Amino acid sequence: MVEKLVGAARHAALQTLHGWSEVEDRDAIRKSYHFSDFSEAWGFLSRVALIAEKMDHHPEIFNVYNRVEIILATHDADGLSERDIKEAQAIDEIAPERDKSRGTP
Ligand code: H2B
Repeated sequence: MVEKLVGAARHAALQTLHGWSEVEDRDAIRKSYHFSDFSEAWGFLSRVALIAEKMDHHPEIFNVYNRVEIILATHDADGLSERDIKEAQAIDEIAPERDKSRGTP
């Protein structure tokens, strides 16, 4: 069982992320990425898929043409866990330079 992130540990973990925000109506985090076209967006998503398989942690992925939204939550913990924070960091490592430190709403 994965532990849900709460209190000070949760606050500290969220501080390590850039451009990720808490989803309003559920315990999850989200970030949007914009690309110049569909092909670039899908290239990024393919790499996100490889990260997800490697980490055995699978984000919710939404794509419309050149926009990608990623939502992370841990079903096993019924909320946010350290696994989501680690995955958010891994995704930002392969994100375009401009999106590493901020999100595009
Ligand atoms: N992905 C996400 N986002 N949350 C989970 O709780 C989760 C997952 N659980 N991917 C994993 C797979 C679990 O089913 C396996 C058994 O580790």
